[in-house]
Amino acid sequence: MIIDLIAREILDCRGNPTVEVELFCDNNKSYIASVPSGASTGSREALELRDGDERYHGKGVLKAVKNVNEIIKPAIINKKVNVLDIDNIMIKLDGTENKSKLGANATLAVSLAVLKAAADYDNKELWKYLSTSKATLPIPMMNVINGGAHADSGLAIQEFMIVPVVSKFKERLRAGSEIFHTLKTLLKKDGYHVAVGDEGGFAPSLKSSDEALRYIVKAIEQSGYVPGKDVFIALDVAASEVYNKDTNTYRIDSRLMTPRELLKYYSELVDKYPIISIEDPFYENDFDSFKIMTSVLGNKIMLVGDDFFVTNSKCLQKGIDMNAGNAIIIKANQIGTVSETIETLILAKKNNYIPIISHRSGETEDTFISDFAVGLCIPYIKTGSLSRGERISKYNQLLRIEEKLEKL
Ligand code: 2PG
Ligand code: MG
Repeated sequence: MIIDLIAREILDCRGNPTVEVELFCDNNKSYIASVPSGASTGSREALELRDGDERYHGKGVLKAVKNVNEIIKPAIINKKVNVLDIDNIMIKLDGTENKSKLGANATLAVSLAVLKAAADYDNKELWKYLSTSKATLPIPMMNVINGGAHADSGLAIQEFMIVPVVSKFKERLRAGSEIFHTLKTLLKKDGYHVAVGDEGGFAPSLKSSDEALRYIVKAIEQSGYVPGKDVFIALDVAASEVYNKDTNTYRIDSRLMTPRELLKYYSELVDKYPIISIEDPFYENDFDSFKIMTSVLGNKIMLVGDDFFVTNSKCLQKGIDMNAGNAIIIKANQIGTVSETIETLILAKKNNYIPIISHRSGETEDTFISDFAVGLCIPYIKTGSLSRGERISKYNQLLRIEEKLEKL
């Protein structure tokens, strides 16, 4: 039973405020959860409630904290530790389509803390508690070159990821780390800066996406792996960020492209490089271009909706009905509760949309996405590069889980 809870304002990895909840239960234990925050957010995401006053440049979350402490707390005190029930109470209390009353940062922090408590009441670790079938380790998509809203590299594409598919998770992590360090050496040798962006990837001022891709292929090879066999490449274009509504064009590096030209550009990249996945290739409302791209490239690669679907079953259903995309990013804070996140995940699986669980660019030390990946058998995880503690903590949690699974 829940006997008390406290919400507090803590900082995320960018030094911006976010919500943490500590839940106290009648087993004399407490459970802590915190919520991440995006930079390139989809407009249909649930509301991240910020104070908008003079504190922290308007980014304070004291309103969300107050909503937990004064509205949610009285409604869930003395209730059983049951995620579905507590989520439903909060959804009703909020009463809006996008959590705009309470804030998704308030509801998710509570939802996650309740989930952790529920697992412990069942004497299980979180991943084990979530798992209904055979637990599997995900394939990581590691963001080794950062652009777009995550770095000042000047690169238009937000994320250039390596995807090691070798057999064990610990070998995937090793491949990622080796390639990351080889890439550093290659960039340094050519005089590029090797400081890292928000997700721990390098942010060199390269001239084009093509150049970034060439460096990555070289780094894979020089680390002793075979591109297109051991290690693939994934892109998150986050195209809403480079879209011009007035002219219906996209600026990728020095080129201005119509949707049709952009699709041709993607096809050329897919022919040239071992790309297995492209996320948000068009801006979030251009479902038509997303659908055309799916008919052209959908049998070759994953076409991932992030800003398109925002972990919302209604938005995903639109994609399903139109045949737009074949994969979906799962981010709990886009929808605001664990139950709704799982509902979208189930809808995706049922319709053969490949789920990819994801961090946000503004993360905390909470590693719940690692447990979600394994417990809910999500085949891919995006959790950044091979640097920065808030990214590495997710990988380290996956190492621990893999070790335990091997002993079973
Ligand atoms: C994305 C995410 C995570 P952000 O676009 O997929 O990589 O970025 O959290 O800034 O939305
Ligand atoms: Mg994205």
